[in-house]
Amino acid sequence: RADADPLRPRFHFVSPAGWLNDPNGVSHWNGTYHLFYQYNPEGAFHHRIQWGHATSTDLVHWTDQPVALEPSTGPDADGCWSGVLVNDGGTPTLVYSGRLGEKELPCVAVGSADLLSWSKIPQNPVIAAPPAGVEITAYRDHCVWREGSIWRQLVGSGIRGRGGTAFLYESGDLRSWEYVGPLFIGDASQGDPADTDWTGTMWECVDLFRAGGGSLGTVRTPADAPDVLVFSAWDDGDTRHPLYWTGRYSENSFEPAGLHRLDYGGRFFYAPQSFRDQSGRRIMFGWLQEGRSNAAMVEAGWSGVMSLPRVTTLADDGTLRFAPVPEIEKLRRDHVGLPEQELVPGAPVPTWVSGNQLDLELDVQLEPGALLRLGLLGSADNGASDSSREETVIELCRTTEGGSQGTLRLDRTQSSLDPTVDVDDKSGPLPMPDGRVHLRVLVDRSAVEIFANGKPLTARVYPTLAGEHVSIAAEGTVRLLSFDAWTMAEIFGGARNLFP
Ligand code: DQQ
Repeated sequence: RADADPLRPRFHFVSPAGWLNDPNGVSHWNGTYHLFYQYNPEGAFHHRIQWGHATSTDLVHWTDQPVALEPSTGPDADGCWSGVLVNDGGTPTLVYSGRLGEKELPCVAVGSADLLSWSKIPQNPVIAAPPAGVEITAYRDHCVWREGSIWRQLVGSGIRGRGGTAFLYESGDLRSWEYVGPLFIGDASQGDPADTDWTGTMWECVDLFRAGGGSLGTVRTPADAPDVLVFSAWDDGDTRHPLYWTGRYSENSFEPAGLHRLDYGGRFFYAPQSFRDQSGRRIMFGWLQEGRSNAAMVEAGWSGVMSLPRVTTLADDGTLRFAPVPEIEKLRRDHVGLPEQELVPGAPVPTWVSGNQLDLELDVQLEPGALLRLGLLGSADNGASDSSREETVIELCRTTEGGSQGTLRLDRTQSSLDPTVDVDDKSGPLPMPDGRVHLRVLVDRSAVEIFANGKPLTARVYPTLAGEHVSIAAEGTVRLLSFDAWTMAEIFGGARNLFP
């Protein structure tokens, strides 16, 4: 049933059935990429979460593997929540949040050499309780790394009345942990829940890494390379969005320098986790959650999309830039290009491109005050009234003052005639040196990933009219320097086995 849904992506990873949320244990082990994920094969709802598992040799095609972790009698009886994979002297080891009742505690499982079978260790939970003496908002999710002979672990949390945090622990063996203290505490009184960069009352899925190469605890190259603390800001209200601090980590603390939005789609790129692959790239996955109702997900039989893997790099301004891994380009088919041209304001340019599985790559030059509109999944070129047409629109606009400031916006207000789906506007600041923008857009049915000069905006759309037109229009002076489009091949041929 799930596979029959025209809105189900075809070149993004989705679970074989039922529910998918966070990426877990993302890693490159002996030449094989491993993607574990929060999974409920029973149905498209979040309940008694297991760890699904898939492997890949190219980050494009994925092979389903047996479920890695399932709830069992004990500290994870109600779910195996998010966590990471580490290499313990050759032994693959998972550190995850075991859920029992309404609480989560750190648990460990060790794997076979092929990472296909996992045994939970008898000492679970490996930390018996959250730190005493502080009132916490929640306590779960893990970032684990080794410095010399010491293992360090962060557990995401929040201190009531103060803000989100990550508690730091140390261990010699991944089994007995000593509490060190909060790595750093956010200030929830700064801003409010409606702000796109509010740091929340709890930090889910913390991920600490060094930008620009090296591993934590090694010599820093370049010497001024910042460290990055990624977290998903959470609150028991509606707040769900990924943010990151840049700053400097050393041993027991993190000195923040700047706070940044990770993806302008907010909750649509949630709970990201990253790893360094064997060629030294930092690669990040995130969960593209749904924008449709719980009932609609259950009805569809599936929920949740894994983002394409993103290469994460550091830009000169000290913030992160993202791009889909180049391996994805092997799915490109049927190239269409447009010649360089000055766009005529107000007159849409026919692109001859249509499709709902697309990779688009554009270079544009915007003069001050100019705007470029790229329409996707359009049901009608013109004429039709708003109540009978659909289109998802990406806008790039440069400020009237010129300079290198602009905005990236995704207008979903006309993206669906279904009144029950989420169609909020998404936008964020876009650095555009001299008005130049490199725009990359991946459309995979209901999943849209946009990268404008490396700034990502990810969201979901639910068109009902099967419209597939791509159009370009401009206001002010916009020069189209290049335009290339491809349709994208599917990554899963035939039926997938639910029980590999
Ligand atoms: N999802 C997991 C938690 C994590 C949350 C549960 C983030 O471990 O905090 O499925 O989406």
